[in-house]
Amino acid sequence: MAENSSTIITAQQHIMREQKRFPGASGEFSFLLSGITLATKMIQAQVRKAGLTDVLGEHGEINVQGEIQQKLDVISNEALVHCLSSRESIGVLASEENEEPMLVHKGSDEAKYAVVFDPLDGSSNIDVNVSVGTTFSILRKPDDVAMDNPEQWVLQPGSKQVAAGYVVYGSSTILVYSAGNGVHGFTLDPAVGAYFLSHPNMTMPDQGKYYSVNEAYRDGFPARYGDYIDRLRSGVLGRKYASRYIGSMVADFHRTLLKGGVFLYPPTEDNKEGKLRLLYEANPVAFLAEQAGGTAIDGEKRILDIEPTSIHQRTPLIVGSRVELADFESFAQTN
Ligand code: AHM
Ligand code: MG
Repeated sequence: MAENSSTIITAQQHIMREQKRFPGASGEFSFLLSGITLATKMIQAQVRKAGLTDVLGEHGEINVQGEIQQKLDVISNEALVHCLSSRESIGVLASEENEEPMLVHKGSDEAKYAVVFDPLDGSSNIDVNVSVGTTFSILRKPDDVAMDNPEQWVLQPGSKQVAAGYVVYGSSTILVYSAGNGVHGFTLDPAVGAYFLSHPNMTMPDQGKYYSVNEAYRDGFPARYGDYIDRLRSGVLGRKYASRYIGSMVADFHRTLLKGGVFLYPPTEDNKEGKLRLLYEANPVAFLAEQAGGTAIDGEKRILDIEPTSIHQRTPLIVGSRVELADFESFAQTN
């Protein structure tokens, strides 16, 4: 907990303050977000004891992405669905782990938000005790969309997100979110069970010193990505970059947000559209990056401008500091 008690602000207090900016705010938005904070506390409790209980290893099912689900993927998904289903303001839940978006509170006039999430991103890292995370994105139901058409609730460009964020289950558990008024980070005090404001008004440094990419796929990247990595290493940006790659996007992005630099998941030979999902992964980090003064593109255009056509669609992602992204964009135009 923060040492000076007069400055202690919990995530709940912060969210309540934020929601005053929403016209006609009635408390529903803060109640909605409290569903996310509660679920992520439940998830972190499982992640923290993963080695002690029988929760490691494969669940045995193949999810919609064709991947074997980990038990913790399933547990995390259930925690979010359970906690969010009881929030009346939510009409649709779309999870990376579920084939179809779920309608909840069907027909209720109060249900006006959709919550889109990846319950446990980077889950291949669970068994080796490396950081994993949860990402989330909140959208308002468009006026012209039928109540019972959940897909249309969520097929909106990322620029329409009302709020987005992630929780990284690392050496500490940190919640980072934005409701369109800056980016704020909260550290979970496990003894108290509350998130406390630890990183107010986060801004991404204009330039960093790391690039973050799975270089094993380099031969399968379009040539300009490999050439760009060479530029970063060569010193033309005023420094010779080092590399860091965890393989959990949330953790790699969290470092990039705090320290600057660039994270890339380009198209590869096996994944022509890249691996990351637009709605669950790219949109929330793009929203946060822009709110923090950084940039996020798919190699050509702004991530937040992409009009999604299917809920599980993938996109290449390049996200990071202003200097590195400006260089990529000017270099890519001529290559
Ligand atoms: P997941 O949602 O199935 O966990 O996959 C997404 C993860 C990201 O966290 C990470 O950036 C990427 O997969 C790593 O992929 P790779 O092992 O191909 O580098
Ligand atoms: Mg996942």
